[in-house]
Amino acid sequence: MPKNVKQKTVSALEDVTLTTNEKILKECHVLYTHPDNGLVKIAEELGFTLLAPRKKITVILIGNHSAGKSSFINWYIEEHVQRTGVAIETQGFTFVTSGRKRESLTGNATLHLYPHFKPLQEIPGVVDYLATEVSTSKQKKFSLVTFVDTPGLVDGDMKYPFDVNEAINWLGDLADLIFVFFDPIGQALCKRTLNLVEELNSRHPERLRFYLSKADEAGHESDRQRVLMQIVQELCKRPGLNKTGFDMPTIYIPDSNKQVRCVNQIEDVCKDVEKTINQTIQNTLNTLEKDCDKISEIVDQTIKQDNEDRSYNLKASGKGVLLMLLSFLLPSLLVVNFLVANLPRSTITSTLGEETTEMLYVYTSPIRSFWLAVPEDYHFHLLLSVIGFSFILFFVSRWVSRLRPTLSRAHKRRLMEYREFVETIVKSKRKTLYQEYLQQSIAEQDL
Ligand SMILES: Nc1nc2c(ncn2[C@@H]2O[C@H](COP(=O)(O)OP(=O)(O)O)[C@@H](O)[C@H]2O)c(=O)[nH]1
Ligand SMILES: [Mg+2]
Repeated sequence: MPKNVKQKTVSALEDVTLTTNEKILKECHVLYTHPDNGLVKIAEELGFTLLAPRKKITVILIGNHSAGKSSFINWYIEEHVQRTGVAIETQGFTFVTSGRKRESLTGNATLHLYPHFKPLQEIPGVVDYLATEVSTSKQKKFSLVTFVDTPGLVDGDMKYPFDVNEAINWLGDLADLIFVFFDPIGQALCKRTLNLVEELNSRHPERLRFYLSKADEAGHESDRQRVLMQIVQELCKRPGLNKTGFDMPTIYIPDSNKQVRCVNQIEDVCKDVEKTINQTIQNTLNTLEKDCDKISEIVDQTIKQDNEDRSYNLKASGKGVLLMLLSFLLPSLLVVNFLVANLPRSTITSTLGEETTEMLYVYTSPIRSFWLAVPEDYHFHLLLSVIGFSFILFFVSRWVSRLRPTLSRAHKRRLMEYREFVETIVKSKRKTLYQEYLQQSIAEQDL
């Protein structure tokens, strides 16, 4: 089989296994990043920047050491990719994402995989503590999520090899969801966690979610309530966090070997992830429409401006030509007049004939009488002034006929093609994707 046919079959096979949502995000991404007619490239040519939408949402998990962050990720993807245990500390940041084969990538590869996260490399030391775990899991909505596991937060002497606070703040700015895990046993209420939560909350309150993790270890219902109260109270002491009705679901990793009575709201976490995915898809499709509109608007503006420039140029060159003619005409008239006044009439008649000479005399008479009215001593001055004036006219004509730059025909045609492309092809593609999205949501609700 030829190579490209084989590739096509592979990608066709991939498309079949993609869920509708994955397909929508992937196709939107391609609409932006296509090297020939992607929106990013078109926008660049029109002088503005568009960012390609991401194909997955990012969920960052923070909390103290052994709050159950890594265990949650393993549970979600149903694969043991992150090491867990009270003694085991996640040292750096690990991106856990789905892919075609199980792989562990280094920090530089991680930044290559997530160009959006490139700013992280500006924090000294972070790159050495970045990693990506690629898992083949397709559990839950994992194919549309990247989890970011973070080092446990502790107070005091614990030395981090880089500025954790800054790094987590950066990640929080780039993530779609920020999960904060408080466990009932550990130092749930360490200052570092509270400070970070307060900072993140001031910028992205809508992204933050608080959970009481390992709720099965909190003892009886009354103990759990007490722990919850304590955490909420501590959070509310912070001026930036004093919001009424703190929502803190209690979650734990289900264990079939263990009998636990406590309510587990871990499924709600999954629903929240799903909700964020759906919002992201809707946002992506809405932004796509807006970006198309913006492209068309800028093309329209550019072409309107070009038409204005062209008509301006036409007028300007008209004015320029008139002034230029005048600047030549004035001295010529003077010369003719000079000749008529000074040459004997017979010489003129012999060269031009009787009739033309007569006409010349008639037409030049006003100038001649003006000329004669000026005392002879000033004739030279007048001559100089007229010549000077026509020089000025000449330069004014050059100045008036300066032209504005205009678009070449080919450039204009290309702009029109771009407009046509986004208005018809991209927008109809978007419409189809939106319908698929809605249909799928309806189908899901029917289930
Ligand atoms: N009982 C119980 N133990 C948990 C739960 N989640 C995690 N653990 C245990 O807590 C310890 C620390 O978990 P880990 O995921 O490594 O925490 P991390 O430091 O936040 O990543 C491990 O021994 C886990 O087995 C839970 O929901 N219930
Ligand atoms: Mg961990």
